[in-house]
Amino acid sequence: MKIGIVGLPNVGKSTIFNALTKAGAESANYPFCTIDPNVGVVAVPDERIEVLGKMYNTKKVTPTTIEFVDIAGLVKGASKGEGLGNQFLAHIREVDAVAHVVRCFEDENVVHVSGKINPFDDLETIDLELILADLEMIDRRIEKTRKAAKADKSKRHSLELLENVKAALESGKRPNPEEYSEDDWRFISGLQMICTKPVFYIANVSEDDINEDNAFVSELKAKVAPAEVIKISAKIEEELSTLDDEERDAFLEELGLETSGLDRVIHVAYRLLGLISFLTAGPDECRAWTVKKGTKAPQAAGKIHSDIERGFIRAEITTYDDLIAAGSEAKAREMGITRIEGKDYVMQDGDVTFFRFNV
Ligand SMILES: Nc1nc2c(ncn2[C@@H]2O[C@H](COP(=O)(O)OP(=O)(O)OP(=O)(O)O)[C@@H](O)[C@H]2O)c(=O)[nH]1
Ligand SMILES: [Mg+2]
Repeated sequence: MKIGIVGLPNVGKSTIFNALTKAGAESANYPFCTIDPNVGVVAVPDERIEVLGKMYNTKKVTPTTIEFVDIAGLVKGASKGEGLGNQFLAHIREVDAVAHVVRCFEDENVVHVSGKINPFDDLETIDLELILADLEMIDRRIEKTRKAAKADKSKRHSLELLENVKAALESGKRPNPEEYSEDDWRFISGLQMICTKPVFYIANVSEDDINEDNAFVSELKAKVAPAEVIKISAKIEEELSTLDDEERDAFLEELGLETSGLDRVIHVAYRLLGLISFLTAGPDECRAWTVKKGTKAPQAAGKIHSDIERGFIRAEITTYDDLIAAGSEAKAREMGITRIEGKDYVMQDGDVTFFRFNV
């Protein structure tokens, strides 16, 4: 899973990226500090694999991962080449979800590109630039498809859909999945537009505003609802990223927070993308794997190795909580709470799974 970070210059994208990924990207108090995109991989915290690791006395605990891409800030007119332009948006076309960072902290020492902090205007600016970038891409696509449609009638429907999308973008709107059939939406969402990707917002607030929403955050929430807004203090996250688990929990408690910003971001991304984790456990490795909700057992097995999908026989599954209650795999089998599931079984979050296969 990949998440792309967008926003105006100097709003704290790279600071948040660094705190989340510990990747050590350059962040500094001037707009367009980031030129080349930064990519970082984060382990998804999951205490279940730690617990399983102890139960199985395992050699290795491997979390599932999430990738973040941090690009240059966008400004008004980026699609016409202002600032660093929108050339870096190509990197955002490949992501699964977009995290839009909005500055909601006051600090007169940190320059705001338009001179004042205004989440409402900032959002409009970025949204417009994203729409214009998509429009440019759709225009090119329409040109191509129009040519192809002359010889190939089957392309006419695609052309119609593209014209439809273009009309939506031109009126400043994101294409709405509810207005299309499932097949048509599959085509549209396959166009790699940024506007059709799931989006959530990160409100970058000062340390003092992490508990109560300040006026900027309230304004942002009202504007983007029902989309989710995660309040993060880049400064707090920076500090958290240098602490070990114990210190981290103590610091969070002191701040009156239940979870770190990273945990909240991952949680929202999972929900937004409809993802779940299934688990594998054994003396060699305990590991979490990410799949889309609705994934069937053989395809989940394919995440581990294509051979296991190809030669899938059955899955032997114990629900995590049941396994913990039983105390061991042998006990779970004895109690009959380990289920045998076939190729049509839909994987559930927390399924501790053993795949039987034959190639
Ligand atoms: N006071 C305060 N300063 C912050 C906060 N977050 C980031 N900054 C500062 O803002 C400046 C810009 O941060 P960056 O993370 O480089 O911003 P960016 O969005 O990546 O900027 P570009 O790469 O130029 O688009 C740095 O000097 C940060 O230390 C915050 O929550 N509070
Ligand atoms: Mg940056």
